[in-house]
Amino acid sequence: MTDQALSPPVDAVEVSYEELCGALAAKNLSPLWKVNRELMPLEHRSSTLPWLWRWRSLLPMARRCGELITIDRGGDRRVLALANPGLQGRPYTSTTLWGAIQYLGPHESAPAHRHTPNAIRFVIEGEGVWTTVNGDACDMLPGDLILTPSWHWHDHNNSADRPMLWFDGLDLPLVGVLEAVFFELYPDETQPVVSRNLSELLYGKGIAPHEPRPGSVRDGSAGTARAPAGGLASPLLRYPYTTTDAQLEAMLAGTRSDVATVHFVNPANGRSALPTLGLSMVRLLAGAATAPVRRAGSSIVVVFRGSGYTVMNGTRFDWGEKDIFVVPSWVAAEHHALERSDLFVTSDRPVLEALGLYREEMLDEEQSVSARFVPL
Ligand code: GTQ
Ligand code: FE2
Repeated sequence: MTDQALSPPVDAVEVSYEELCGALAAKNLSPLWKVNRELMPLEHRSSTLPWLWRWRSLLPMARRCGELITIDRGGDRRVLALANPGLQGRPYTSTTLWGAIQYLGPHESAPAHRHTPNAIRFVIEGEGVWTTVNGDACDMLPGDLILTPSWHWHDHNNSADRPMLWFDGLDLPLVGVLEAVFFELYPDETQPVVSRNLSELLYGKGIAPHEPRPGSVRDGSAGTARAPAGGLASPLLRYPYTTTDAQLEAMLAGTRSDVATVHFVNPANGRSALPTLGLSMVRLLAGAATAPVRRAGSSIVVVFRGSGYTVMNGTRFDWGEKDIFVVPSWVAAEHHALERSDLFVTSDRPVLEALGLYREEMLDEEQSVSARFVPL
């Protein structure tokens, strides 16, 4: 085919290879052959580093923030992001997950807003606090998991004389890379409380209200007091530790195993409580350990109770109560409990599973690989 056959006609480019590379760059074209092995390396790589944040160094700084920083409009939240040192100063715990500590002082309210990223709160210490989610006030006690699903109004309120600290987990980096972050401020400081722990009353018992038209109860405005049962996110917004604890105890007693894991699921469909976040609690008895495994996708682990250590790619990370660590994608990890321990895990696994990207490998003692790919 001659140039004349092209429409519109173009000039032939007759330059050296070096000149061609310059001309390509000038026209915002990038040759794959120069970056191929970087983009698709033969060995898996993750920029997220295995890392651990110690509660004893975190807490005093969070307290000082409580003294120096207000949370009126503008600031909105008093939050310290767990910024992974492998991510060039970005405030993310892994490339997909936001993990942070939020501090709410006595008689403070964090103003109402909503955003497309999904969020969870896992309570570390304090009491007398609730998060209102689309009008339903969800009580927050240590070990409780509270959901604030995508585009649900939420504000946090501390009616007690003590400060409250919790862990925030969000899919913010993931939603960010998809350029799907949207955010709105609620017109008032806080939203009206329409109900208290209603989602738990309706959906927390394994039997749920009949839904003639799933999802029809909510139009996204505040004051509806209901999350949609037919939506992607769980209509149950509060998973109390009392239930988690009892379930783990029953599992350990019933199976005579020394490790038990519960997943926080949407009671309407059995899938993960949030479409983008995997949420679970692992209980290990003293001396128990999990088998080494590496998984595609990252996770953040909050040590709710206990002490022990986790070996990640051969490096030992010792942990105690309330420490938080991150397991990057495809990093071999095994947990060892020195005393009875509860590990709360937030991951991006539902995203990988939904897209057919999830894989895991169980590793034996010598870390030799026995591949186990998990089909959907
Ligand atoms: O509490 O609503 O850690 O909007 C990051 C963004 C917490 C919150 C975070 C948020 C919140
Ligand atoms: Fe928020």
